[in-house]
Amino acid sequence: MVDSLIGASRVLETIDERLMRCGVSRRAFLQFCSSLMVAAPFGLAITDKKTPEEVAHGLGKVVRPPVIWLAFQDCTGCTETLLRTSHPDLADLILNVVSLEYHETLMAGSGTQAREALAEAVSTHAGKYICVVEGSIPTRDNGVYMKLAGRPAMEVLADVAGKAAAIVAIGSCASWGGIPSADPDPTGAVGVVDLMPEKTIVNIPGCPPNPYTLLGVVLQYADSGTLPELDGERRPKFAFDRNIHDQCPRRAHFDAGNFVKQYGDYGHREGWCLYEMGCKGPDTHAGCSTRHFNEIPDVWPIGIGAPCIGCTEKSIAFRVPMFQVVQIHTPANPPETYAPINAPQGGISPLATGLVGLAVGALAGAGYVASRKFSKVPADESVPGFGGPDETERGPGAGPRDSA
Ligand code: FSX
Ligand code: SF4
Ligand code: F3S
Repeated sequence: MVDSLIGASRVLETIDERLMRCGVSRRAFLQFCSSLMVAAPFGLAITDKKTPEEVAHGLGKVVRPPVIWLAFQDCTGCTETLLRTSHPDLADLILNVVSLEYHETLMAGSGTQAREALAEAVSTHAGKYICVVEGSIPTRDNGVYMKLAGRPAMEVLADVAGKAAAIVAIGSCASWGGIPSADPDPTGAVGVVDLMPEKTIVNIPGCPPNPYTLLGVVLQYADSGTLPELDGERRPKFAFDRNIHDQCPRRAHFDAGNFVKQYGDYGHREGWCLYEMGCKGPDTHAGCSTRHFNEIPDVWPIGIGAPCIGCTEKSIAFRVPMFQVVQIHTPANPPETYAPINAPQGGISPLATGLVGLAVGALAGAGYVASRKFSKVPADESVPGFGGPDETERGPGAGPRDSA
């Protein structure tokens, strides 16, 4: 494990110095910078309008930001998402880019050793460190449901986050309560903002969130002492300004009325739209549809055939039942280009489908209802294991699949 986890003591190095000392290749660092650029193509000063080489050049001169990471009521998924990259070298690199001074889950020490490491890290870097909070904070019954070294989580938060330069609430739990706050909320779970609304706090919700959003925020702060622009929920706009539904690769199926009716049916196997399975993409803001997890294409909920549960939205995930269909509140806003629907399956080309969806959306103000009329997907008997268009398999109410 990285040596910074043994406790706060050393003079902080620049990222370049650290990477050189640890023998991290320039190539690996450039790969990291490229991933950061994919996560934040706009709206983040350290990546804005730059090449990977320029990003690496700028970041290399940044002093590794000291980070103190607190874990409260959580599943550790937020830590896992940071470290479970598809390239083990990258996880190692991430821990070299930031100076992780304290992290209960990752450090070897426990008990007294851990308590002392925390106290030392806080006093050494007081007023300069970034406090990352993972997990919600229990407030019911004076916070008795979670204690660290005999102190309620609320007290630890007030102490450690209170002395930080900036606070990042990572995950939906730390942002606003998340899973622990779901009805009946036995512990009175809240997010960091609920307990210290006056502090400088960035919320990075998601269950779990994309780790590069965290790294982008932390590194920008280390570079310039500034935070990226935030939205009304204190989420960085560079990562949460887009609607899943508007950027979804299954959007052409939504506009064409091709909906999965049950898991494993024909449409599910063919990658149709998950709206009728309760997909909350139309009401959810996050970058998952274009910035996938673990650096692997298609690794995100909808990419692997599961509906979006709206994990980045305070009023949706763990509040609205998973299979409840959301209302389409806003006029259809089709993406500029569609992912193709397999050409052999349709009598309508992807481009035509897109144009029709666009036109209908603009005319009717509700592309969903109108565009269902354009579903013309014939059976594709070349699909292995597919015995033909069977209404039972497709489920009741499936859109027509006429021969073109
Ligand atoms: Fe919560 Fe993070 Fe969900 Fe889990 O720890 S945001 S339960 S993914 O991991 O806090
Ligand atoms: Fe994608 Fe969900 Fe929208 Fe369908 S409803 S297009 S699966 S975001
Ligand atoms: Fe969460 Fe939906 Fe993305 S569930 S991870 S916001 S696709």
